[in-house]
Amino acid sequence: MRSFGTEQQSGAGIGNVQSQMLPSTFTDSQRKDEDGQPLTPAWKLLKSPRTATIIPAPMTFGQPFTGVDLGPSSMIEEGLPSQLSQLGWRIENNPEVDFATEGREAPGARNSEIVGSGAFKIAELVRANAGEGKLPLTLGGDHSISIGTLAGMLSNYPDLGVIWVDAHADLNTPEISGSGNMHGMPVGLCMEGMVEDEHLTESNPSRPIHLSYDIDAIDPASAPATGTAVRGGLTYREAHYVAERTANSGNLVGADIVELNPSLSDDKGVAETTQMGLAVVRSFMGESII
Ligand SMILES: [Mn+2]
Repeated sequence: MRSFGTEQQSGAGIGNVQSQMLPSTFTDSQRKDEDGQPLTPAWKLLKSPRTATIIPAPMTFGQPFTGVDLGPSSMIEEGLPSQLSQLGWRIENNPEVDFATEGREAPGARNSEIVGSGAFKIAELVRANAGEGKLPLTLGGDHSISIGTLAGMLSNYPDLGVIWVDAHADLNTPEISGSGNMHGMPVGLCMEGMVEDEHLTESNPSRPIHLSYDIDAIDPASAPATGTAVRGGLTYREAHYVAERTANSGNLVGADIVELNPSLSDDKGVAETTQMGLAVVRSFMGESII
């Protein structure tokens, strides 16, 4: 049996990569993006100590597939809280939001009472935590949870900028939706009074930003375990680029990661998608890999 103890030889091989590296004068605080802005997130709108509140929201009634309610527990069991602690966050864990399972529905909006009362609970949690200067990190569940997160964030930050990373625009309303699935409606339902703004922070460099990240935005080659996967999605690198740029704005105040469905792929696909989800969250919470 071979041992990798102290008798290792120098040269290329296992265990001695560090000794092969040139010394570096390149520190993290010196990294700049193409506009000359520092690449180390500043989290300038959150209170110290920098705290994230994890809100597991296992909502399934905004879309037709079972299993998306297992998304939050999958990410938590695979180490999300400790991974964020390692990035310097103080973490508060909430129990899973308890959703109704029965309710009436309005024309054109399936399960609208369940989705609506669930969004109300989420909005209240998000509002309370954001109001204390913490970053609410809401784990879906399907994307209808963002009806609640946006409402909660907007009540604290009326000038909130929203970055919506998604394979779909989620701009439907009950009047125009073909399916009536409410995970396709959060942006549509919140659009009233919102303005489209190509340059979120140009007029106000301190504008708070909420990131709503749908795993279906990522190409199914990297994230197959989701309900409405679309070919030609974001590559691994693009998926992280969007997340890191958002973090590097220093203005992130809230985030959602949604639509991981561990019942819609084989074991390998589920593991890949879960790890991709965790990695994207770490990226928008300050880890730099791009
Ligand atoms: Mn979506």
